[in-house]
Amino acid sequence: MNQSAIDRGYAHAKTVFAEWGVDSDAAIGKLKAVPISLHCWQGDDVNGFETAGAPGGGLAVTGNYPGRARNGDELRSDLELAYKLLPGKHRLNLHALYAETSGKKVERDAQGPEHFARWMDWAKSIGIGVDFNPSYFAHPKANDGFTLAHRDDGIRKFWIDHGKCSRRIARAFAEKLGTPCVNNVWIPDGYKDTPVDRKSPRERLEKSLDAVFADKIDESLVLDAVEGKLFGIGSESYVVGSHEFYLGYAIRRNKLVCLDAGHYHPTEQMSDKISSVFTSLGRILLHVSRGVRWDSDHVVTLNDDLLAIAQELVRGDYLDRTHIGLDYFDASINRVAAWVIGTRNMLKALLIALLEPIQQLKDAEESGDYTKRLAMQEEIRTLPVGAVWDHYCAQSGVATGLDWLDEVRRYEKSVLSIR
Ligand code: RNT
Ligand code: ZN
Repeated sequence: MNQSAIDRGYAHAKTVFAEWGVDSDAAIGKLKAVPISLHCWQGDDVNGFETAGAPGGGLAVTGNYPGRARNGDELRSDLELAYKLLPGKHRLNLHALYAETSGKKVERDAQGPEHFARWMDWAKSIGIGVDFNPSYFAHPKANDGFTLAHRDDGIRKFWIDHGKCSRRIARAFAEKLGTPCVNNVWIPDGYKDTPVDRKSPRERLEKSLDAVFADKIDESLVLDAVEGKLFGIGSESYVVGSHEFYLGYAIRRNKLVCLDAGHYHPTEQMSDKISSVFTSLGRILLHVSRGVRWDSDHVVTLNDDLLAIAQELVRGDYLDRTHIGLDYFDASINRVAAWVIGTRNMLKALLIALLEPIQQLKDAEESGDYTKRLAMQEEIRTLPVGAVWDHYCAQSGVATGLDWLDEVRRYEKSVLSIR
């Protein structure tokens, strides 16, 4: 995009926002400080480096777009391009199944920081923070759909030990990179059909989690999070780790709760849960996703659901207490473009929220003038946010408009298409 057009557009936008009492430079300044954690698993369809094939655990990736990353070097190279196309400084969200063990088989209950040394060195060299996740799927010991809530003591112990390894790895990342690592526990455990006993698996899960978290690690290093869901493929009738289960657990044990936008009933909105859980919790983790009819993990688009999430974070002044991660996987389009589209949308949604005349909106509501509230809400939809976004990208030395796609195409031609 042409720089003088960007400048003229921004000068105009700045004036329009000023008329609404909004300082657009200040909005950009705030947005700059918000890191988004890019999920490594979009780059290779949640395959990981242990075995090839479907991830299991009810996670389904559709599409066969060419160029899937097949190892750490390819995945890192793809991520570097995505980071280059995003204004601001962002993070990486890594799963335990992306360990690099030089061809040696290392069981998940024996993983250590040394198996992530290459990720650590790379993150350090490009100056990004890393978040982490134990992997409770894509494994023979998870094939019957149960892990931490398994009725077999041996299998449960295996997964508890994996959880402990994961926290040690998270700690090592934090120490190496000098920024706390969010370690998020999600397990697939549940039943396809109506269970008789809903209580015992939840009691087992609680005990397992307590065992996983038994080692005290300072919150300045590791922030433990727990992620619930309503249902999954193969766990349609009962999920042990439901939202309510984890919310209660997180409050009692002082953990973060992870809210995934795809994990609720289609008529529930994840955004509405943010202010509710913050009345009891200090910090939360978001998995920003897009469910289409079900928890389908489509690439995040700039729709009303996403805007509502961003508005809640900004209006409630929750940005400092929220860790924003993405969680989707689409193998039917260019995978680097999938990262860039979803992350740019998350950032745009935050920018739109930061540019709202919040006080005026609140005043209208407080005075009971719901007519004005609605009129304003609709009027501000078409404020020139695009011009502010272009200005922010240009100012950050990042591709504006659709220019980023040219870079992705060039990379596709020279790198992805010959994999
Ligand atoms: C699954 C959860 C979980 C995973 C990733 C791979 O329903 O959303 O967060 O998608 O950990
Ligand atoms: Zn998730």
